[in-house]
Amino acid sequence: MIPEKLDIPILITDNVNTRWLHRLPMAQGAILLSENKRIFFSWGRFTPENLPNGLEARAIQRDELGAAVAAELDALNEPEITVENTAPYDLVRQIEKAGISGIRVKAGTVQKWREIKDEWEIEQLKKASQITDHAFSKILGVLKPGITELEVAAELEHYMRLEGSEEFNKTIVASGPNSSKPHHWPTDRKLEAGDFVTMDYGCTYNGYHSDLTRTVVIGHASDKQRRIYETVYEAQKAARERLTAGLISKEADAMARNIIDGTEFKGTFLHNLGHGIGLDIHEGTGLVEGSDAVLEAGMVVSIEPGIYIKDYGGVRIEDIAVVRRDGCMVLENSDRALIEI
Ligand SMILES: [Mn+2]
Repeated sequence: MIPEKLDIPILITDNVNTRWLHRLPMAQGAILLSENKRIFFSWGRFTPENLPNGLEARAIQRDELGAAVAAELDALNEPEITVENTAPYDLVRQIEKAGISGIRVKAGTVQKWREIKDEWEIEQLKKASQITDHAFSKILGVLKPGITELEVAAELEHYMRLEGSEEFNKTIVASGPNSSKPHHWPTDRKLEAGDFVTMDYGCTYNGYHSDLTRTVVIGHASDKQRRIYETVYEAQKAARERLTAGLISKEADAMARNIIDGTEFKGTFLHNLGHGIGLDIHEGTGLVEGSDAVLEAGMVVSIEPGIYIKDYGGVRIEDIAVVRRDGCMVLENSDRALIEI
């Protein structure tokens, strides 16, 4: 949320942060927010109309931005401005040359505002999650011995593209022993009977990311595979059922970690329970071992415990959820029970 009070105007140049405000996939420009005026300086092929968030559009040439910002600050009687730490150096110099000397550089200001999602944003996250769920139900008809990890990844992305996805997360398809690596990059390895196959993927809708992970077994699951799966399932379920505003990040992580560490698979959950998600795949507050951050209503996080056993295989189950005052709303609905194909 944009804060009601803004002591010093801020110039937003980061592409993700500007998109958060103007919501247009193809627009280029920078946004000046001040107490009473919100200007989208745009360049490129078109002048946007009917912008959200009270933005008014002003078409300029890209190289005029520094002078345009300085002129606007003069008109507003504002001697100072905040720029993002990623602002281009030559732009900062241009603003300075145009007579503005009070330039402060700050990191993460808009990223902080983006943490609490509004209803429109949650709708986009929901839509992205639905597309991701559809791709999962379709991929179940494709998985079989002989198909490669890369073919599975390509099919997932193909389905999501057909439903309107703009972009994809880095699609992970990890089969057999490869599933013991949380960040395995898909290869031409062919699926075999007895493999765990972990698919971790997602798409964007209006820029907002989904993120889903499911692990299936090709053929019949062994007893050990069932025990691993069941443990991850219970850990994820506990976190889904207990995640709520007011929890400390590390407490949320522990809800799942303690379940895994209470079994023969102690110490095999090799990463944090979850990350914030929105316009960036990883953003904001997550569910992190050792983190004292407080979870607030409107934050969106992934819940993704896993077990990874070297040279054997692994399981991860992931959904994303909106933190609520009294619990959480899980946005993905794909079957979480063990599927044998
Ligand atoms: Mn994730």
